[in-house]
Amino acid sequence: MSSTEIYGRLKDALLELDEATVLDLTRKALDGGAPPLEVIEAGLTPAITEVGARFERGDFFLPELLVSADIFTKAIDVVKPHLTREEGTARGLVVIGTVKGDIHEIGKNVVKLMLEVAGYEVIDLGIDVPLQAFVDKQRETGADIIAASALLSSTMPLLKDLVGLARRSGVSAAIIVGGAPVREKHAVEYGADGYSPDAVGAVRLVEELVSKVRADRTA
Ligand code: B12
Repeated sequence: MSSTEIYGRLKDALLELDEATVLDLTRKALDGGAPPLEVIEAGLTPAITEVGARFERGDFFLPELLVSADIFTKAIDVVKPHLTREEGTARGLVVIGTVKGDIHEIGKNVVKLMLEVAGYEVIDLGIDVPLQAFVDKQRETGADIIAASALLSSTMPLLKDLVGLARRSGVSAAIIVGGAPVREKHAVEYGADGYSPDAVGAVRLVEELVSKVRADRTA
Protein backbone atom coordinates (compact mmCIF):
# COMPACT_ATOMS: atom_id res chain seq x y z
CA MET A 1 0.00 0.00 0.00
CA SER A 2 1.41 3.44 -0.91
CA SER A 3 1.57 6.26 1.66
CA THR A 4 -1.20 8.10 -0.19
CA GLU A 5 -3.45 5.06 0.07
CA ILE A 6 -2.61 4.67 3.74
CA TYR A 7 -3.46 8.32 4.41
CA GLY A 8 -6.80 7.92 2.62
CA ARG A 9 -7.65 4.89 4.73
CA LEU A 10 -6.41 6.64 7.83
CA LYS A 11 -8.87 9.45 7.24
CA ASP A 12 -11.73 6.97 6.73
CA ALA A 13 -10.76 5.12 9.91
CA LEU A 14 -10.68 8.33 11.97
CA LEU A 15 -14.07 9.33 10.57
CA GLU A 16 -15.37 5.90 11.62
CA LEU A 17 -13.80 6.49 15.08
CA ASP A 18 -11.92 3.21 14.59
CA GLU A 19 -9.00 3.70 16.96
CA ALA A 20 -7.29 0.34 16.36
CA THR A 21 -7.20 0.88 12.59
CA VAL A 22 -5.98 4.49 12.89
CA LEU A 23 -3.09 3.39 15.13
CA ASP A 24 -2.36 0.37 12.94
CA LEU A 25 -2.24 2.48 9.74
CA THR A 26 -0.08 5.10 11.46
CA ARG A 27 2.42 2.34 12.37
CA LYS A 28 2.19 0.88 8.83
CA ALA A 29 3.03 4.26 7.27
CA LEU A 30 6.05 4.67 9.56
CA ASP A 31 7.21 1.07 9.08
CA GLY A 32 6.90 1.58 5.31
CA GLY A 33 9.39 4.43 5.57
CA ALA A 34 7.06 7.44 5.43
CA PRO A 35 8.72 10.46 7.08
CA PRO A 36 7.12 11.05 10.50
CA LEU A 37 6.40 14.71 9.77
CA GLU A 38 4.62 13.69 6.58
CA VAL A 39 2.48 11.22 8.56
CA ILE A 40 1.37 14.12 10.78
CA GLU A 41 0.97 16.72 8.03
CA ALA A 42 -0.39 14.62 5.16
CA GLY A 43 -2.06 11.82 7.11
CA LEU A 44 -3.35 12.79 10.53
CA THR A 45 -3.95 16.55 10.21
CA PRO A 46 -6.22 16.36 7.12
CA ALA A 47 -8.15 13.57 8.87
CA ILE A 48 -8.87 15.64 12.00
CA THR A 49 -9.60 18.66 9.80
CA GLU A 50 -12.27 16.63 7.98
CA VAL A 51 -13.72 15.73 11.39
CA GLY A 52 -13.95 19.48 12.01
CA ALA A 53 -15.70 20.05 8.67
CA ARG A 54 -18.26 17.33 9.46
CA PHE A 55 -18.91 18.87 12.86
CA GLU A 56 -19.51 22.22 11.18
CA ARG A 57 -21.95 20.61 8.72
CA GLY A 58 -23.81 19.02 11.61
CA ASP A 59 -22.85 15.46 10.60
CA PHE A 60 -20.79 14.99 13.76
CA PHE A 61 -21.60 15.95 17.33
CA LEU A 62 -19.56 16.61 20.45
CA PRO A 63 -19.15 12.97 21.56
CA GLU A 64 -17.66 12.07 18.16
CA LEU A 65 -15.39 15.11 18.35
CA LEU A 66 -14.07 14.09 21.74
CA VAL A 67 -13.41 10.51 20.64
CA SER A 68 -11.69 11.58 17.40
CA ALA A 69 -9.55 14.13 19.28
CA ASP A 70 -8.50 11.38 21.66
CA ILE A 71 -7.63 8.98 18.79
CA PHE A 72 -5.69 11.76 17.03
CA THR A 73 -3.64 12.38 20.19
CA LYS A 74 -2.88 8.66 20.55
CA ALA A 75 -1.77 8.49 16.91
CA ILE A 76 0.55 11.48 17.46
CA ASP A 77 2.00 9.55 20.42
CA VAL A 78 2.75 6.66 18.04
CA VAL A 79 4.62 9.05 15.70
CA LYS A 80 6.56 10.92 18.41
CA PRO A 81 9.30 8.32 19.09
CA HIS A 82 10.10 8.31 15.34
CA LEU A 83 10.79 12.01 15.24
CA THR A 84 14.44 12.88 15.38
CA ARG A 85 15.12 16.24 16.89
CA GLU A 86 17.83 18.52 15.61
CA GLU A 87 20.75 18.15 17.97
CA GLY A 88 22.71 20.86 19.70
CA THR A 89 21.62 23.89 21.67
CA ALA A 90 18.08 25.06 21.17
CA ARG A 91 17.61 27.39 18.20
CA GLY A 92 15.30 29.60 20.20
CA LEU A 93 12.78 29.59 23.02
CA VAL A 94 9.04 29.72 22.44
CA VAL A 95 6.24 30.16 24.99
CA ILE A 96 3.02 28.68 23.60
CA GLY A 97 -0.54 28.37 24.85
CA THR A 98 -4.23 28.54 24.04
CA VAL A 99 -5.81 31.74 25.35
CA LYS A 100 -8.16 32.11 28.32
CA GLY A 101 -11.65 30.66 27.84
CA ASP A 102 -10.50 28.30 25.09
CA ILE A 103 -9.73 24.63 25.63
CA HIS A 104 -8.82 23.64 22.04
CA GLU A 105 -5.32 22.17 22.13
CA ILE A 106 -4.87 19.87 19.13
CA GLY A 107 -3.53 22.55 16.75
CA LYS A 108 -1.35 24.10 19.44
CA ASN A 109 0.11 20.70 20.23
CA VAL A 110 0.93 20.05 16.56
CA VAL A 111 2.66 23.44 16.33
CA LYS A 112 4.59 22.68 19.53
CA LEU A 113 5.69 19.29 18.25
CA MET A 114 6.86 20.67 14.90
CA LEU A 115 8.83 23.42 16.64
CA GLU A 116 10.49 20.91 18.96
CA VAL A 117 11.40 18.70 16.04
CA ALA A 118 12.92 21.73 14.29
CA GLY A 119 15.18 22.27 17.31
CA TYR A 120 13.34 24.90 19.34
CA GLU A 121 12.70 24.69 23.06
CA VAL A 122 9.01 25.12 23.77
CA ILE A 123 7.37 25.98 27.08
CA ASP A 124 3.74 24.90 26.87
CA LEU A 125 1.40 26.86 29.15
CA GLY A 126 -1.48 24.60 28.11
CA ILE A 127 -5.05 25.69 27.50
CA ASP A 128 -7.27 28.39 29.03
CA VAL A 129 -4.18 30.51 29.70
CA PRO A 130 -4.62 33.98 31.27
CA LEU A 131 -2.94 36.63 29.12
CA GLN A 132 -0.73 37.81 31.96
CA ALA A 133 0.73 34.27 32.21
CA PHE A 134 2.16 34.52 28.66
CA VAL A 135 3.84 37.80 29.57
CA ASP A 136 5.09 36.56 32.97
CA LYS A 137 6.60 33.42 31.44
CA GLN A 138 8.32 35.40 28.69
CA ARG A 139 9.79 37.74 31.31
CA GLU A 140 10.91 34.86 33.53
CA THR A 141 12.59 32.94 30.69
CA GLY A 142 13.57 35.62 28.15
CA ALA A 143 11.72 33.64 25.44
CA ASP A 144 12.15 34.84 21.85
CA ILE A 145 8.58 34.13 20.77
CA ILE A 146 5.12 34.13 22.33
CA ALA A 147 2.80 31.87 20.30
CA ALA A 148 -0.91 32.07 21.05
CA SER A 149 -3.70 29.92 19.71
CA ALA A 150 -7.45 30.71 19.63
CA LEU A 151 -10.23 28.64 18.04
CA LEU A 152 -13.39 30.47 19.07
CA SER A 153 -14.89 33.76 17.84
CA SER A 154 -15.24 34.69 21.51
CA THR A 155 -11.54 34.09 22.29
CA MET A 156 -9.98 35.47 19.08
CA PRO A 157 -10.15 39.10 20.33
CA LEU A 158 -7.96 38.05 23.26
CA LEU A 159 -5.11 37.69 20.77
CA LYS A 160 -5.35 41.43 20.22
CA ASP A 161 -5.47 42.03 23.97
CA LEU A 162 -2.39 39.85 24.38
CA VAL A 163 -0.43 41.85 21.81
CA GLY A 164 -1.48 45.06 23.60
CA LEU A 165 -0.55 43.73 27.03
CA ALA A 166 2.81 42.42 25.84
CA ARG A 167 3.67 45.71 24.13
CA ARG A 168 2.66 47.75 27.19
CA SER A 169 4.76 45.44 29.37
CA GLY A 170 7.79 46.05 27.13
CA VAL A 171 8.17 42.36 26.26
CA SER A 172 11.18 41.74 23.99
CA ALA A 173 9.67 38.82 22.08
CA ALA A 174 7.81 38.47 18.80
CA ILE A 175 4.15 37.53 19.13
CA ILE A 176 2.64 35.10 16.68
CA VAL A 177 -0.98 34.00 16.47
CA GLY A 178 -2.99 31.20 14.92
CA GLY A 179 -5.95 28.84 15.14
CA ALA A 180 -8.62 27.78 12.65
CA PRO A 181 -10.63 31.05 12.51
CA VAL A 182 -7.58 33.33 12.54
CA ARG A 183 -6.52 34.87 9.22
CA GLU A 184 -3.60 37.02 8.14
CA LYS A 185 -5.84 40.11 8.20
CA HIS A 186 -6.64 39.51 11.89
CA ALA A 187 -2.97 39.16 12.76
CA VAL A 188 -2.30 42.48 11.01
CA GLU A 189 -5.27 44.12 12.74
CA TYR A 190 -4.13 42.80 16.13
CA GLY A 191 -0.60 44.11 15.60
CA ALA A 192 0.92 40.61 15.89
CA ASP A 193 4.38 39.97 14.44
CA GLY A 194 3.27 36.95 12.48
CA TYR A 195 0.60 34.42 11.58
CA SER A 196 0.54 31.05 9.93
CA PRO A 197 -2.41 28.87 8.91
CA ASP A 198 -0.48 25.69 9.74
CA ALA A 199 2.34 24.17 11.78
CA VAL A 200 4.90 23.98 8.98
CA GLY A 201 4.40 27.70 8.32
CA ALA A 202 4.67 28.36 12.06
CA VAL A 203 8.16 26.84 12.10
CA ARG A 204 9.22 29.02 9.15
CA LEU A 205 7.79 32.07 10.89
CA VAL A 206 9.64 31.31 14.12
CA GLU A 207 12.88 30.82 12.19
CA GLU A 208 12.59 34.30 10.69
CA LEU A 209 11.43 36.02 13.86
CA VAL A 210 14.01 34.56 16.27
CA SER A 211 16.85 36.10 14.23
CA LYS A 212 14.99 39.40 14.07
CA VAL A 213 14.24 39.49 17.82
CA ARG A 214 17.84 38.65 18.67
CA ALA A 215 19.19 41.28 16.27
CA ASP A 216 16.83 43.90 17.76
CA ARG A 217 17.93 43.01 21.30
CA THR A 218 21.58 43.59 20.52
CA ALA A 219 20.96 46.73 18.45
C1 B12 B 1 -11.76 19.24 18.08
C2 B12 B 1 -12.70 20.38 18.39
C3 B12 B 1 -13.15 20.50 19.71
C4 B12 B 1 -12.67 19.58 20.83
C5 B12 B 1 -11.27 20.04 21.30
C6 B12 B 1 -10.45 18.87 21.81
C7 B12 B 1 -9.05 19.27 22.14
N1 B12 B 1 -8.48 18.47 23.03
O1 B12 B 1 -8.47 20.22 21.61
C8 B12 B 1 -13.77 19.79 21.90
C9 B12 B 1 -14.83 18.75 21.69
C10 B12 B 1 -13.33 19.78 23.36
C11 B12 B 1 -14.35 21.14 21.48
C12 B12 B 1 -15.06 21.96 22.34
C13 B12 B 1 -15.75 23.09 21.90
N2 B12 B 1 -15.81 23.56 20.63
CO1 B12 B 1 -14.74 22.95 19.25
N3 B12 B 1 -13.95 22.30 17.62
C14 B12 B 1 -13.13 21.31 17.39
C15 B12 B 1 -12.88 21.24 15.86
C16 B12 B 1 -13.83 20.20 15.28
C17 B12 B 1 -11.49 20.90 15.38
C18 B12 B 1 -10.38 21.77 15.95
C19 B12 B 1 -9.07 21.06 15.69
O2 B12 B 1 -8.51 20.46 16.59
N4 B12 B 1 -8.63 21.08 14.41
C20 B12 B 1 -7.40 20.37 13.98
C21 B12 B 1 -6.16 21.22 14.25
C22 B12 B 1 -4.92 20.46 13.75
O3 B12 B 1 -6.33 22.41 13.52
P1 B12 B 1 -6.20 23.87 14.17
O4 B12 B 1 -6.64 23.86 15.58
O5 B12 B 1 -6.82 24.85 13.26
O6 B12 B 1 -4.61 24.15 14.21
C23 B12 B 1 -3.82 24.31 13.06
C24 B12 B 1 -3.75 25.78 12.58
O7 B12 B 1 -4.87 26.57 12.92
C25 B12 B 1 -2.45 26.29 13.14
N5 B12 B 1 -2.44 26.83 14.51
C26 B12 B 1 -3.17 26.52 15.59
N6 B12 B 1 -2.78 27.22 16.66
C27 B12 B 1 -1.77 28.00 16.26
C28 B12 B 1 -1.00 28.94 16.97
C29 B12 B 1 -0.01 29.65 16.27
C30 B12 B 1 0.79 30.66 17.02
C31 B12 B 1 0.19 29.42 14.89
C32 B12 B 1 1.20 30.22 14.15
C33 B12 B 1 -0.57 28.48 14.19
C34 B12 B 1 -1.54 27.79 14.89
O8 B12 B 1 -1.62 25.14 13.11
C35 B12 B 1 -2.39 23.98 13.47
C36 B12 B 1 -1.79 22.75 12.79
O9 B12 B 1 -1.82 22.82 11.39
C37 B12 B 1 -13.28 22.68 15.41
C38 B12 B 1 -13.76 22.82 13.96
C39 B12 B 1 -12.72 23.40 13.05
N7 B12 B 1 -13.00 23.34 11.79
O10 B12 B 1 -11.71 23.93 13.47
C40 B12 B 1 -14.39 23.00 16.43
C41 B12 B 1 -14.70 24.45 16.75
C42 B12 B 1 -13.43 25.28 16.86
N8 B12 B 1 -15.34 24.34 18.07
C43 B12 B 1 -16.35 25.14 18.21
C44 B12 B 1 -17.15 25.23 19.39
C45 B12 B 1 -18.35 26.15 19.32
C46 B12 B 1 -16.81 24.50 20.55
C47 B12 B 1 -17.57 24.53 21.89
C48 B12 B 1 -18.05 25.91 22.37
C49 B12 B 1 -18.71 23.54 21.73
C50 B12 B 1 -19.72 23.46 22.79
N9 B12 B 1 -20.92 23.80 22.37
O11 B12 B 1 -19.39 23.10 23.91
C51 B12 B 1 -16.52 23.95 22.84
C52 B12 B 1 -15.58 25.07 23.36
C53 B12 B 1 -15.07 24.87 24.69
C54 B12 B 1 -14.03 25.94 24.98
N10 B12 B 1 -14.28 26.76 25.95
O12 B12 B 1 -12.99 26.02 24.33
C55 B12 B 1 -16.58 26.00 16.98
C56 B12 B 1 -16.13 27.44 17.13
C57 B12 B 1 -17.12 28.38 16.47
C58 B12 B 1 -16.74 29.79 16.67
N11 B12 B 1 -16.67 30.50 15.56
O13 B12 B 1 -16.55 30.25 17.76
C59 B12 B 1 -15.82 25.18 15.88
C60 B12 B 1 -15.25 26.03 14.72
C61 B12 B 1 -16.84 24.17 15.31
C62 B12 B 1 -18.10 24.81 14.78
N12 B12 B 1 -18.14 25.27 13.56
O14 B12 B 1 -19.07 24.90 15.49
N13 B12 B 1 -14.05 21.41 20.19
